[in-house]
Amino acid sequence: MRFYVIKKQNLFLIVILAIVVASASLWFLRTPEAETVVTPDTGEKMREIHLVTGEFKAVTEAGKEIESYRWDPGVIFLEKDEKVALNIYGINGMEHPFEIEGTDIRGTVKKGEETIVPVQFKEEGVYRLICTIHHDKNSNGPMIAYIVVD
Ligand SMILES: [Cu+2]
Repeated sequence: MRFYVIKKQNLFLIVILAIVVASASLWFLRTPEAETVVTPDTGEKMREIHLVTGEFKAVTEAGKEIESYRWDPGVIFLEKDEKVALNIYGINGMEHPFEIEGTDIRGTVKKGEETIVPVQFKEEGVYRLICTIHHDKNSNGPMIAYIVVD
């Protein structure tokens, strides 16, 4: 009888341990709202670059409505190591979840709201700011801006 009780306690401990391990891995796997390549210190002076979300719409000769969401401007230029705040204002489209390819930077731009994304690139190159739900012409895109770091 006593053996049975100890077994039950062990089971309880194992369950507790499993919960702790699972929540710890979740914490490590979580995606931050808008992490930067290198996080510039807050309160520091950063150059601001303003973007908006726009939309092109047309009707084909066959009467089909076609549209494309866009980041405007579609190309921005940054210096390597420069601290920049991307201020993205949502105009067209309810919501644009985005990522900057090759980085951990993620976020969402919502209609009528400004999303501020601090960035600092350590490597030169052309990075793509991509709306993950309008990434190509078949999903009302391609909503891609090119960040030229040089
Ligand atoms: Cu979008």
